[in-house]
Amino acid sequence: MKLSRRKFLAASGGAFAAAVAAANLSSLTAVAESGHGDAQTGEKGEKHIASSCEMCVNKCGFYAHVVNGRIKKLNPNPHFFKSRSMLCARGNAGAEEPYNPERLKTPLVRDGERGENKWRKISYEEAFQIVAQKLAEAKTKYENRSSVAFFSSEGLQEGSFQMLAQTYGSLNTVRHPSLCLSSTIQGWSSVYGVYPDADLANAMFVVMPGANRAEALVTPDSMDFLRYRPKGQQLVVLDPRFTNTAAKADRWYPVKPATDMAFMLGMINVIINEELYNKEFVANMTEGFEDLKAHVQQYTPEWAEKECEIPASEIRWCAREFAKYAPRSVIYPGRRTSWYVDDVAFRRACAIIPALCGCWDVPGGIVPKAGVPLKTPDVMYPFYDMVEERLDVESFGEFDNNLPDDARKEAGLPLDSVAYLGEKDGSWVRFREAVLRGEPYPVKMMMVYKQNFVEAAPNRVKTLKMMEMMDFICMIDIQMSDTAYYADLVIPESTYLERWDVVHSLAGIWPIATFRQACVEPVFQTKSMFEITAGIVDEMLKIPELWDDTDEEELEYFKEDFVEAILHAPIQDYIKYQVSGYENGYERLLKEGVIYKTDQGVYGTTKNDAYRFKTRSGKIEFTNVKYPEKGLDSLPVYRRARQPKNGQFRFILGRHGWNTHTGTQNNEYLWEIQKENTLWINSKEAFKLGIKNGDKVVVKSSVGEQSLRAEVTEKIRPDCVYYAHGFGRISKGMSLVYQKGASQAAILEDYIEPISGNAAMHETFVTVSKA
Ligand SMILES: Nc1nc2c(c(=O)[nH]1)N[C@H]1C(S)=C(S)[C@@H](COP(=O)(O)OP(=O)(O)OC[C@H]3O[C@@H](n4cnc5c(=O)[nH]c(N)nc54)[C@H](O)[C@@H]3O)O[C@H]1N2
Ligand SMILES: Nc1nc2c(c(=O)[nH]1)N[C@H]1C(S)=C(S)[C@@H](COP(=O)(O)OP(=O)(O)OC[C@H]3O[C@@H](n4cnc5c(=O)[nH]c(N)nc54)[C@H](O)[C@@H]3O)O[C@H]1N2
Ligand code: SF4
Ligand SMILES: [Mo]
Repeated sequence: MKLSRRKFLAASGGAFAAAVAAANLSSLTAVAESGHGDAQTGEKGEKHIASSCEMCVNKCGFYAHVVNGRIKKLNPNPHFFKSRSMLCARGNAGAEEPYNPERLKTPLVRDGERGENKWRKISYEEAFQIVAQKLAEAKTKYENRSSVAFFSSEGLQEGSFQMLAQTYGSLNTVRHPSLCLSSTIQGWSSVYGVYPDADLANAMFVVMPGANRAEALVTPDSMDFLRYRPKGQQLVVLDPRFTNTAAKADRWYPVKPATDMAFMLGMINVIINEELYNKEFVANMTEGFEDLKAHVQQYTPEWAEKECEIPASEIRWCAREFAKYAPRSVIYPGRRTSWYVDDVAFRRACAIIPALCGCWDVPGGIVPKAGVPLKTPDVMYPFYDMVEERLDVESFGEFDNNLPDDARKEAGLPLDSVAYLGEKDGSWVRFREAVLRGEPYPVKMMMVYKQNFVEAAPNRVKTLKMMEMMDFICMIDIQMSDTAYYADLVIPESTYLERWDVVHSLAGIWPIATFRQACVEPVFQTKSMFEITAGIVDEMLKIPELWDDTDEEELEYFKEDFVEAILHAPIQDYIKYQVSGYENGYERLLKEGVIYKTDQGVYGTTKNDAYRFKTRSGKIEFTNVKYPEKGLDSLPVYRRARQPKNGQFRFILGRHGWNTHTGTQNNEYLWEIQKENTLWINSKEAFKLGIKNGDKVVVKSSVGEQSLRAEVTEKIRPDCVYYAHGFGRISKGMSLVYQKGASQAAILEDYIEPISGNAAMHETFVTVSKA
């Protein structure tokens, strides 16, 4: 077994080396010819460099206009059709990032207590030595590589960080999906086998339950929604707030928070009972229709109206219109679905509706994402003896915070472990809980890449407590984020405008692949994560104790195939290998910033007899076949969420167009637009509490309190309040927003959705009073 693995490794390593060598030659010639050869010298002259944005997840393409080695402006890239030739406010403001006066410029080691803001500057070499030493210490002391946890969020360099995690061998990688979208992925996949897209560019009837595409930008959806809506498209938005998306809707339903599922079940009831569904599609492609039909008889529109406070007549209208426009009708799958403890069940109800009406894999319907195939060198990381299973996969007794309502506990939902834990992603909240308990084993070190969990994870007090338990915390960031602020070692990464990043396929209906090339030289000699990983791994290889629990021969192959062939080679070689299956792939990337197989939408890949859906039955599953094995409902069952008591409000979250999470508030251009956040409170409720617009108020939950100014408005329901993310910061290294406005993490309670392990961030109740 081991031998054949090695053989396979050796073969793929060889193939990689050969492909790199070949790509090297041809691209060097092409670079010289196209005049990109002097792109990196950068002092005099003017140029336009194609690269991609890292101000949020979308990676929109741009051309950087560089004059005398300095970025003047970023312009949208017309070849980058995923973003429909758009750069948003944040994308434009990105031009400031390399020159931000507070950006990290050199590695820093803590020189006082954690959080005291006393630092000593060190070189990258010293920083790499410290990390390698600490990793060795953890291994020796705890005899378990998983005692070091690797936290990260997505980005084109996240793969380089994962290379480090895999080299070390910890199984505890904790990625961002369990704070974001793991419940919608689980919910839609449980019906279709995949997490699909909604074709907003062609749909004629769109139901958007709580996605805010006009402000929370997701490309191409936001652009298709804002600029390219087909004539006659009907848009229905469900949101407790009157967002900019609601403002553009044909109908806005101010749904009672945590009850959207009742609306969807009411729609299913009408579609089935009025026989509006697509009989042929249902018969050929789906599983469990009769069970679904029996199940939804209880969920009449009149019943739903009492739950969600949307009139039964509207629910009927929606169901009929949806069926009328089918297959060009969609329920929007949504993105940040870290909402409620029953989010997976809710997303399943959403996913069932288009399947009933045959809105699958056709223009205007729900469409599986396509990708741009890339080559990836096979790396076989060493196998180690001293590694324990993931910390959050284990059952360690009942976990109180996943089920706020006793009624749910009787529903057979798992109490002691996450039903479908993402193997590489984990469950953030669950993970922290296990670290705090120290069970089943201690986690004592944290390596963190591009994840500011002090603000991004609910219940800040608990997060800081977890950090206090650590022997060592290393943060790789571009600025002194709150997590960096409490770290022991901070390593700066070059900003996205100063570095080369590997190619990623951006899957979707219009798939493209993109990468990054440096638009300017690093302003402060900083390094990319790829270079940081290479530096740390080199130092690790100098410490024999780090490698005594693996096979020597295996280690030699690893050094040859990974360290030498990949880490010690320029990142450009890796990029060239990735796109070596495309004619002039690398040259196209340099010139246009993208590669793709087609510039048309990709539809119909599942529409052949041989296709099996990636579900247990191979069909679209109304009744999930595998869920009962874990004691889960096979059909979406509505259970009334607990509701705020008198004097309490539900605290809900949501994006706005000017900032991304907690990453961009200290950018000077964006700060000009938004300097702090305000509490949205309904005017009637504000009146009762004697709160006037602009008054300072205190918002209090069971885990913390924050104060900020009130924004008295009709744009939010009376039973909930809202303020934006990313303010009330505790890092003094982000001086523009330090203690300005209020932090969400400080008041959010930490519930989870127990099927996917996603955080449930809309389950917190607060009181509001005048400060
Ligand atoms: N309270 C609350 N919590 C939330 C959310 C919410 O709305 N409210 N949203 C959730 C969602 S949907 C998501 S996706 C997650 C996101 O959570 P995170 O992924 O943690 O995102 P940010 O909070 O923006 O933190 C990103 C960090 O990366 C740093 N950074 C930016 N660019 C680079 C770079 O090029 N290199 C490196 N090394 N670092 C960089 C930034 O300075 C910042 O410190 O948060 C989730 N948590
Ligand atoms: N400008 C900007 N764009 C972004 C990001 C960003 O930070 N800034 N982040 C990106 C990322 S990582 C993500 S995940 C996406 C997130 O994009 P979205 O999924 O659209 O996420 P949000 O804006 O957080 O939440 C959507 C809406 O849900 C509403 N809501 C709250 N509770 C309920 C409820 O019970 N029912 C209903 N129907 N609605 C409810 C909120 O009022 C809010 O308007 O945005 C991406 N785009
Ligand atoms: S949506 Fe805006 S911030 Fe996000 S990648 Fe695109 S341009 Fe950048
Ligand atoms: Mo997200």
